[in-house]
Amino acid sequence: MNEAEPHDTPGQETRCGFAALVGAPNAGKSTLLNQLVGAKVSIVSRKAQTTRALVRGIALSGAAQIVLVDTPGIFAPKRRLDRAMVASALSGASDADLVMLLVDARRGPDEEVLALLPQLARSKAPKWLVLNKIDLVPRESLLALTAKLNEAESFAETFMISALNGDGVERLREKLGEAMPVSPWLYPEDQLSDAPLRMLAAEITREKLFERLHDELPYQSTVETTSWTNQKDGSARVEQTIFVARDGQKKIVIGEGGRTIKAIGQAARIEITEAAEQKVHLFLFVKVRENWADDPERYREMGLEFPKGE
Ligand SMILES: Nc1nc2c(ncn2[C@@H]2O[C@H](COP(=O)(O)OP(=O)(O)OP(=O)(O)O)[C@@H](O)[C@H]2O)c(=O)[nH]1
Ligand SMILES: [Mg+2]
Repeated sequence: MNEAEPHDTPGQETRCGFAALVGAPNAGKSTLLNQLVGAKVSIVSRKAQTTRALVRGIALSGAAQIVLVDTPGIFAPKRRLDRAMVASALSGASDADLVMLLVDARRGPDEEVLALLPQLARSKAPKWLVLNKIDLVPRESLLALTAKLNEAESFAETFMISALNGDGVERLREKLGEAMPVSPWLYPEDQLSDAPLRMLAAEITREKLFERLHDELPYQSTVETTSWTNQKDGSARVEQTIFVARDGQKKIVIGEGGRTIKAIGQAARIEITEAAEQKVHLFLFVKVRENWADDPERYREMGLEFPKGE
């Protein structure tokens, strides 16, 4: 089932490789990944630092399979969770055949972006510059931005796109396909992500949590799928725990008369059902775990290395 037979026709070599997406928090990396894959495999939010671990999405371009590695936004890390996320992002970039630096064109080359360039230089892979959110800025400003960023690092290619409305994304896809090394495909043709369903399901719930409680809570909260049982009637019984840091946050997540958690559960169930392609019964629990961000077990669940030290 791993054989990509339809594409093994003579004269058309298959290609396959890894392309990493790096950039400051909120640049639109996950939005672009989803756009290229054609399905939501990485969660997106207005809140910076949404993506926590490496998420791989699989895109196709003709006879090429492009394994896109979405990374957490890179920033100056202070807390332990932050350091784990940045380390994860950099490791994603160092293993890739190609690294795309995504820059929010409206924000431009601010400190955060410039601080990222020396880190990027450590990866030997070719680097592409992708200016995103061009739907929000006048065309003229893009050239100056390109020049400025190319002064700091020489990019092999520059693209101007809107990950949100898809502008410029098809051309990027084609170029990505051409840049991948000749290789058999690593995944079956219909696979969209390498994340296990229970992890994707936890991410979906985290996204709904972020959407509903934007300012009130989230950064210090995490979601785990604690059980996934396939039932005789073809449906799944899914249990998830939302970990928060304080009792006050638990009250916020539950909401008056349980209204908030009910809404989160409903929205999450719809998307998990879609992703799982089966009927899903979702049960959410909220637990206070003060120091979850210092607990190695939580990091393993998120697919992150637990950083040593403070
Ligand atoms: N207008 C506009 N908004 C965009 C575009 N791309 C992404 N966004 C928005 O920018 C916000 C952040 O998008 P994400 O894809 O979560 O950004 P990210 O780089 O993955 O962020 P982190 O995971 O936090 O590092 C969301 O509200 C997106 O809808 C774009 O091309 N145009
Ligand atoms: Mg992201």
